[in-house]
Amino acid sequence: MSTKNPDLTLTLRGEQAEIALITLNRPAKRNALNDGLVLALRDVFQNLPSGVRAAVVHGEGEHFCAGLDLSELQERDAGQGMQHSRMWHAALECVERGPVPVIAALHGAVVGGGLELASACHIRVADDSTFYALPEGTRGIFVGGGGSVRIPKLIGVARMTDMMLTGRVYDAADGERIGLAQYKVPAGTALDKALDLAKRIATNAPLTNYALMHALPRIAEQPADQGFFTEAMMAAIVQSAPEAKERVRAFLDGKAAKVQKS
Ligand code: 1HE
Repeated sequence: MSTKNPDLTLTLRGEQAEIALITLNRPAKRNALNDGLVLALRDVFQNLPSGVRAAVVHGEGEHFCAGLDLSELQERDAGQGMQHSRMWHAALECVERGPVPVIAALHGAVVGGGLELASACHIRVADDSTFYALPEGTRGIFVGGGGSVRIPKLIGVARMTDMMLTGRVYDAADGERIGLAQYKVPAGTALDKALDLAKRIATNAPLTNYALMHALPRIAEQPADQGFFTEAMMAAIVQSAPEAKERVRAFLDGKAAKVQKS
């Protein structure tokens, strides 16, 4: 299924079309994100078909995403630059705070705005070909797609500062070690792993997934007293849903899976 922009495709996967597979489809330009593609990302996440319970984002070709399309970087005055960055914020907000959990399947270059997109997703699965960089520092620009807010939450301000000051590139193994990805898998298998995780996530109660996506990051930013209070409200709302009661009953009746050692 193509979106209005041929550089972004949406395919439904899973037995009940419960997984949205969103593909950056601009391999000749290493999936560099021009304004049209950023807006298409916003639109696709704002209009996911009903029935979708989890999404996977990946890139066609040898790389996940080469970041901002530098050919579009025109002479902007301060006001236009601000609006351009805010457009990215709005689009990636739709990824991070949309209706369903999003998994990024990473390979090859995950650089600049590509890392900003990946960091707006909830889970990152990287294959062994993945490398991460923030070349903004060497290009004389700054992150503008929410990277300064999201990336330090994954790896800390010191590591992000180093990446931008020195042009440091992290490979897949070091990326997993410092927290850029939660999973590292053999080259060529990130998409399969991401789809497996998406299928698993899609079996959770939707309200639990919603709480994880929307309450957890807010609680993390609240003072402890407010965090405990928000947690209590969220716990009360989620456990009062009929689905929660059915799932707990199924376990007590021996009809639901036990937690297994991996
Ligand atoms: C591009 C872009 C791009 C490739 N904008 N056109 N991002 C960067 O600084 C990263 C720039 N790109 C690279 O370092 C390399 O392209 C890659 C490591 C990603 C891939 O290398 P490679 O050898 O596979 O491809 P290539 O030969 O460099 O590029 C193939 C084509 O894609 C070529 O165009 P062609 O017309 O000559 O075929 C490249 O010009 C084009 N291309 N990357 C435009 N980024 C919200 S603010 C975010 C700020 C940022 O993201 S700054 C970081 C920008």
